[in-house]
Amino acid sequence: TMLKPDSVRNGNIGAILDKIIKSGFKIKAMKFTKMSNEKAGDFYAIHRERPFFNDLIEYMTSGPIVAAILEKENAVNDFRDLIGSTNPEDAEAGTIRKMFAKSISENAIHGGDSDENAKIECEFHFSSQEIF
Ligand code: 3AN
Repeated sequence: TMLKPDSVRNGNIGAILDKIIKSGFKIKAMKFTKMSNEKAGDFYAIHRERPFFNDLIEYMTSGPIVAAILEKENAVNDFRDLIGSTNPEDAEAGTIRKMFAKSISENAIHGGDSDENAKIECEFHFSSQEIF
């Protein structure tokens, strides 16, 4: 996961992590960091041709983030349920995006969309010595 720059700026790191932990996810790795333009571009390479790409990169590099690796049975699906829809307007009550996100472009938190991508994203942010 990544707690995005708006979550850091708005003082929501603690509340969001509390919800994640209380929902049964175990933290395997965590860091406070800021993505470079190049790293953010690589991370979101799949969206490179989309009209919102430049805004997405500007936003994701606008301040620090919290990156973490989370573990749970059925983690990808359960985490997507916990964070809610990409657009917070469509997100269910009680989800992290409903509670903490302002808009589809500043939507508080990232979650991997498959086991395969989650593994790639873990290796993107963390070396093997940083995973416990
Ligand atoms: P999710 O983060 O829910 O998996 P993706 O992977 O489709 O959503 O999109 C990645 C990020 O790109 C989103 N978290 C959001 O910040 C941004 N994004 C996606 N769709 C839009 C859109 N239509 N307009 C603006 N930003 C978008």
